Amino acid sequence: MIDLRSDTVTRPSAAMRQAMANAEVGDDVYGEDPTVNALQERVAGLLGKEDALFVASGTMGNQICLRVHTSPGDEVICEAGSHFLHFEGGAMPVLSGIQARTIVGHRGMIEAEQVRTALRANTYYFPRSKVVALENTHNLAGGTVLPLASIQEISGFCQKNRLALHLDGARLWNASIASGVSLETYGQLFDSISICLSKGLGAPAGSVIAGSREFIAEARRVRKQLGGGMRQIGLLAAAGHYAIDTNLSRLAEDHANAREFAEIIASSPDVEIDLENVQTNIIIARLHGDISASQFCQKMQQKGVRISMMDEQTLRAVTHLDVSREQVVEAAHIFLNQLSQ
Ligand code: TLP
Repeated sequence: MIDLRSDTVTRPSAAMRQAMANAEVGDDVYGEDPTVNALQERVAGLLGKEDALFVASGTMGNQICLRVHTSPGDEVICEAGSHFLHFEGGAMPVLSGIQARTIVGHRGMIEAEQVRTALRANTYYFPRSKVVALENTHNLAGGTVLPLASIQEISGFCQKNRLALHLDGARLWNASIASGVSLETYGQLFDSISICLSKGLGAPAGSVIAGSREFIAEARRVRKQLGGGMRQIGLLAAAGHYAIDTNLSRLAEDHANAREFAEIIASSPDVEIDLENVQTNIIIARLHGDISASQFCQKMQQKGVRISMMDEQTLRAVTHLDVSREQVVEAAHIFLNQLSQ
């Protein structure tokens, strides 16, 4: 089976498992796991932040950050396709008592001027605008990399208007490799960042949130409230270290493979795909004609390829370290064959 449903489906390699087995561990609720502490310091350093915190998942990372930035009744300004609005089980209003003011972006990006328009006046009956959230790369837009100049403008706007700026950087590694912009350059523009170890980097679990020392102290408290205080998780942090050492630099391969897949399937008139959106490891394609995305996924699976559906017309394929270039090309040809049948 060639599994292109997500880059989350990767399995830890023998060498990663060995690194996990050899990890030095301690009780992380006491702050005594040396491998976790080293990973937190490492990721904080990479993102140019004072401090960082290991969390169970990207969802937990986003939700903790949003909660720390807000109080119930506040509003988050974000792009309409943001992951935390659509794929996190409706957690935001449940956990933080806040609501979203959405803006339809271009390739996943919103502009400072749009944020200005969405900003609430300071009147008692309005919700309070508290935080702006961006997603880089932007999943639903097709793994697009947000333009640095636009992020800088929004960051400046947020500072002037006392708004916190959060980044869902689940795939910021991919954005950095694709754009050549360092993680630190991105990191310094945000008050909080959540970055995942379990997507393209291939670790079995874990994300890291980064911010100021004060922010992370509060985030640690919220993590505990959510039941996310774990004990000897140096085992997982060791996989994170290994993933950064070994799998970060190879992400460009995934990007090249996604490009190849997209170019092959774009030759069909039955599929709509914007090749300019294929900037990293995600391919989003829309089907024309009678077949639904779920039926198409089933047909593909019968031929040995798994892809996912985002809605009844929209398909997603994601490249990752457990699929070779040959497998990706083979999958693209199977996709073309199934379209024409
Ligand atoms: N995304 C998953 C699915 O939930 C769609 C995937 O397969 O892409 N932010 C972004 C941008 C994400 O893509 C994801 C996972 C998350 C946050 C949440 O991460 P986890 O799954 O670790 O909670």
